[in-house]
Amino acid sequence: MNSLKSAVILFLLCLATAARSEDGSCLWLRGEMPTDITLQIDSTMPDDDGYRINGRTVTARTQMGLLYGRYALLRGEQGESHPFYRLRILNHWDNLDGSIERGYAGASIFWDNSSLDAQLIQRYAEACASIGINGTVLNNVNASPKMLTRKYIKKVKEIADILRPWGIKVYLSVNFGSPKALGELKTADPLDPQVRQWWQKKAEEIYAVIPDFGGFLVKANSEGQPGPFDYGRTHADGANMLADALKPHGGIVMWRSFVYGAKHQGEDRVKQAVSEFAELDGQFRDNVILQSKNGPLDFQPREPYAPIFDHMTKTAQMAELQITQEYLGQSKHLVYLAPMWKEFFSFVSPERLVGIAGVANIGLDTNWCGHHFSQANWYAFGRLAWNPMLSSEQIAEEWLTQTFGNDSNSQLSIINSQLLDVMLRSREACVDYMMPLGLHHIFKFDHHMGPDPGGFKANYPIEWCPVYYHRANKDSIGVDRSSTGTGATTQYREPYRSQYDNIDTCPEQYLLWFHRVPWTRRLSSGRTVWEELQYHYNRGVEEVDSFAVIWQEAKPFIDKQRWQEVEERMEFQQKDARLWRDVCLDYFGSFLK
Ligand code: GCV
Repeated sequence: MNSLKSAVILFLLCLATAARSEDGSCLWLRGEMPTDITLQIDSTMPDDDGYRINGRTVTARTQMGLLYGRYALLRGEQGESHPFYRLRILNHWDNLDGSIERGYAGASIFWDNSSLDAQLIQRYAEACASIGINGTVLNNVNASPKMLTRKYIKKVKEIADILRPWGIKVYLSVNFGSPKALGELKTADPLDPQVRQWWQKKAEEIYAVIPDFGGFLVKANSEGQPGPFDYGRTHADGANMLADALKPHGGIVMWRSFVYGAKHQGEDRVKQAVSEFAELDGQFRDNVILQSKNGPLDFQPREPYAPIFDHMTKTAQMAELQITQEYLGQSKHLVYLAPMWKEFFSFVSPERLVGIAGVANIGLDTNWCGHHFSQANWYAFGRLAWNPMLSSEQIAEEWLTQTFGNDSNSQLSIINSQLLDVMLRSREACVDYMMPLGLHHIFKFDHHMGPDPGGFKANYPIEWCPVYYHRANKDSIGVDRSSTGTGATTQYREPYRSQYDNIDTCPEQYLLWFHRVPWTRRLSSGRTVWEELQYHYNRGVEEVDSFAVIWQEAKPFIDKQRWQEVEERMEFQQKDARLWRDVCLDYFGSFLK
């Protein structure tokens, strides 16, 4: 009876918050929640936060289940649904000064020098809970050691208190060198007893004020971050030390495999995660999860899946997806990312993973994500973390209906189906106008917006220079990663290993990723490589132009401000797609003159 009472209180709280979201800032929650919902607890249901919906009755084993069920009802669901993953976590790359690494929607909603905006954080929590997200890492993986000082732990507690009623646990990114960097110890060596004790005490300090704290996310020995290698130790030594500190409190360590330029410096960058971690499989504690990006390089518009997922058979693994569009137009391009994530799941079975992390695209902008359609990516991440079997199409349809309305008798449904089409084509269009045929990482330096295929700086690591990733000359283009080249194909399981290794069977979408190919080679279309590149770049531009026409047609059905804001970005995207095409074709074409 008590739990039913608290469920009702939570429900009323939800209604109050939903009402606040009517300012339009939380687009997919604008629909009116039916007022005649019956909520009931059923302790015989499976032991998770799933729900059953029958008409207007929502039944669940837990209060969170009731909450999730209520939002499912809002999107028109009926029947029973259970979360596929236990860990459905956003990763915020937010810095303590309020800036966000790779953030394109304003400053951090969590960090700056002023006091917390509790209402805003509550609205964020509602949006997350409405799609089943149940965890959030509050700070950048390039973590400031200050995060673990008393001042910030106090702030984390305040945030945790706001998020808790929405079923969202907080986690922190930690700087591996913290005990030393904070001047408290002379070393951060994971096998040093004083260091181990420092982390145990730190865990106690955190759990004393946040009893349901989730755990740590760690970027170690990667891109200049400190880590166990600094002391001649392994990733397992480092992760296990933190895991031991968190274990008595039920916390976990999410240890990232995004590493290059450290132990295996000089090796093909896309191979380094496997080289560094495969030999450690089986050595991690059971509360350590290895978190890997979907591709072996870095969130490119298209990458083959990361073979690390095949290698760690005794280690729990999570996939890290990037919701923020670092390499896909940075909240200025309309690119719906669910098809890219579904592509990943077609290679890495969802069953191999224990959870999903998504690098958030959320900031202080009124529309949260910079581009109204970028909200669809936040939405899609949550929905796929709940159920990776959902199709991109179903998720986009849900989002469009909830965002723009669903009057089935009106022109709106026709517009929605055209917008659905735009969303579903948008990722392939982006690949076409940025990096077709397996090209990758030819972005401008540092900020990664716009093309720079000829980019080279002698004072930069070669892996940061675009020319390293295509190696074009007058005869050929692409990187030979076959077994007779860098050997990256040998890290894959069959049948992909053989398929990718052979230039004749390698899918054309990965051709220049895995092979060095003469410009004159004919592809399945009958066109040469050079002709095919031109074809894709032009097709990408044409696609974006056709999206712009549809957006014009949608004008009468979308509120003025929102239409205008998307329109401005659409015009930018059209120009940017042309820029990509022209710069890349000019540059690559220059080898053929
Ligand atoms: C948080 C890429 C990005 C960095 C990011 C890094 C990572 O290199 O450009 O901004 O750092 O990946 O995922 O750690």
